[in-house]
Amino acid sequence: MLIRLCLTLFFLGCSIAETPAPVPEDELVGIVGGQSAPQGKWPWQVSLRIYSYYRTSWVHICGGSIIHPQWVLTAAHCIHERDADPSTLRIHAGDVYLYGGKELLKVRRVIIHPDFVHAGLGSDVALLQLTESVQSLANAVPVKLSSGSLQVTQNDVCWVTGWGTVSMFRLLPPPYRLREVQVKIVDNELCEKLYHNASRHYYHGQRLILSDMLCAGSEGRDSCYGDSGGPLVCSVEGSWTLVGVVSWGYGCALKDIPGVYARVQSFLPWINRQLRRFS
Ligand code: 4AZ
Repeated sequence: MLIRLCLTLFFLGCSIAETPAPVPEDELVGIVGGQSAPQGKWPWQVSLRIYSYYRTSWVHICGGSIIHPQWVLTAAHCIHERDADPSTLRIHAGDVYLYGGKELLKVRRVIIHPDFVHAGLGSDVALLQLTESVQSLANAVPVKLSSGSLQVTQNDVCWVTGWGTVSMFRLLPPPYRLREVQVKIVDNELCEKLYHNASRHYYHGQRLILSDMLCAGSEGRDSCYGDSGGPLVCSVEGSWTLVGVVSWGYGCALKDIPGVYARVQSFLPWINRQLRRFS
C-alpha cells in the first residue's frame, strides 16, 4: 500500500513537471476551478467534523450528503476506524459557511461498507445515522439517489461541491464558503486508460478504475483534498440526483487525470438495506 502511495506521488511529480501550461492562478478559485455556491442551492451538502484538541473545536475533515432526514452518505476513507465511536463525530448542515456558528448535529451510528479496505480498492462509502432528523432545519434537504438504471454520460450536467482545497497546494480561505464546479463525466474505459498513462503503465494488467467507481473532471475543474465524501450530482429529468461520492484521484484538476468517485448506483441495494434495518 505504501509502495503504491509512493509511486503515485512519484508519477504525480513527473506529471506536474511535464505539464506544459499550468492552470493560471486566477482560475484556481474553486473547489478547483469553480465558484462560491449560493445559500440553499445544494441543501444536502454537509461537513463531517472531528474534534481537534489543538484547535479546541470541531474541524472539517470531509464532505457528505444528506440522503434521508436522518442519514448522511460519505466516503468510508473519511472515517479512520471501522468501529469508530459515533460520539467522536459531528455534522454541520444547512449553511454554506463552515464555521458560521450553526449548531452541530450528533451521530448515532457509523456504518462503513463491509468491503472497504482503501479508496483505491473501491467500496468507498459509509453511512452516518444522525441522532435527530434534519426535517426542521432550514436549508437541509435530502438529495435524490441515483436510480438503479441511471446511465450518466459526458452529456449530463453534473456538479461537485465542497469546502476542500482550491488547488493542490492552497486551502480554502476564510470565510470558508462552500464552492461548486461543473464537471464532465468521463467514461470508465477512458478513465482507466488515462490512469494507466498517468502511472506510466506501472500497473499493467491491473484494473485501477473499478466498476463501482465513476470519473469526472478535467484540467482546472475537479474536486480536491477535503472534498472527499461530498456529492457529485447530475441533473436528471429536472432534479438533482446523487451519482457520486468524492473518493480519490492523482492530484487535482491535472490534464487528463479526472477525479474518481464512488458510483452511488452500485451501492443502492446496500444503502437501502442499511436504512431499512436501522430506520
Ligand atoms: C482526497 O484525497 C482527494 N481530484 C479528493 C479528490 C480528488 C483527489 C484526492 C480528486 O481527498
